[in-house]
Amino acid sequence: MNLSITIAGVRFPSCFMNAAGARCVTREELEALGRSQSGAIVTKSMTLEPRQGNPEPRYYGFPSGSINSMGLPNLGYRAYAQIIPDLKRFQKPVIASVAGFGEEDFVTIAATINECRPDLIEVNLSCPNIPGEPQIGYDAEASERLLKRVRKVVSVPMGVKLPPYFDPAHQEAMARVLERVGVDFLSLINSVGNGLVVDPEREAVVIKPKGGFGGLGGTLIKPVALANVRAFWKLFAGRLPIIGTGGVISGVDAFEHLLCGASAVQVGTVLVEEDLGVFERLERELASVLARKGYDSPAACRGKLKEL
Ligand code: RRO
Repeated sequence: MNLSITIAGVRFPSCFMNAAGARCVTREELEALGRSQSGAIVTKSMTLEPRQGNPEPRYYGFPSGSINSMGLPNLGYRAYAQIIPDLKRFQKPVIASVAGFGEEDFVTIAATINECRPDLIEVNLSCPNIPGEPQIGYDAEASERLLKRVRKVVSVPMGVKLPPYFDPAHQEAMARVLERVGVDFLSLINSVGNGLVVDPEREAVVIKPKGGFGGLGGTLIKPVALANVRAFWKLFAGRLPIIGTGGVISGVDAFEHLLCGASAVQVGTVLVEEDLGVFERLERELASVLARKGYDSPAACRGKLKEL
C-alpha cells in the first residue's frame, strides 16, 4: 500500500518519521535516517551554540515508555546549516527543528536555516529539560510574540511543536495564537514534561539531571497525545495538518493517531529502543491495518474517529 502523504504541499514518501531528538543529532545519524525507510529526516532541535547537553544518565527506557532529560545536546545551527543541503540527496523531506534561549535565538537560527531550504521548519516551543527555562508553549503571550517574529523570517512551511495541554482552555488559547500567527502545520506532542520515574530497588531516580525529573515518552503518553491531536484537529476544523507524536510503537497506534486527525506520525522512544528497522515494521503493520479496514491510504481515515 502507498503510505505517502502531503503536508503543506510537501510530499512525504511515508507517513512515518523520526521525532526531533531521536537518533538525529549528528551528521551520521541524519544520513542514516536518510538511508532508512523513514518518510523524512527531522533534525535535533538546534541552538545558537553547540551543546553537550545535561549530565548522564539522561535517558532511561522502561516497559511502558521512557524518561529523558537530554538538555538539548546538538551541533549548533551553523553545523546544521552545512548538513541540511547535503541531506537533499536522500530525496525525502528534511524538517529542521529550531529551538533557542529567548526570542532572539529563534529568529537568528530560523532566518539562517530558512536560507538552506529545508522542506519544513518545526519551531520547538516545548523543551521541558533546561533548568530554569520554562516551556514557552505554556505561555500563550510569549509564544505569540516569538512566533510572529519567526514567521517573518521563514518562507518554507513553518510548524510548531507544542507541549501537551491538559485543559481545553489552554488548547483554545494556543489555537487562537496560531491562527493570528499563521502556521502551516502542528507537531503534537512533545514529551510530557517533568515526570518522575523511581527505581524502587535502588530507591533512586533513574536519570541524573534536575533531581530525576524529565520528559515522558512512549506508550504511557499515548492517550495524552491522541487527546491533543484530536482537540487541535477540531479547533482547526481539520484544516491544519497535524503530525502526531506520542506513544506510537505499532501500526495500530499510528492508525489511532490518524483517526484522531494526524496526517503523519513521528516516533521517538520506539526508534531509540528498536533502531532504524522500526520504520519498515511500522509501515508493514499500518498497511495491514488500513487494508483490513478498507482504507486505501493514510489520508482516507484521517480524522474519521467516531464519537458515541
Ligand atoms: O533535549 C531535550 O532534553 C529534549 C528536548 Br529539546 C525536547 O524538545 N523534548 C524532550 O523530551 N527532550
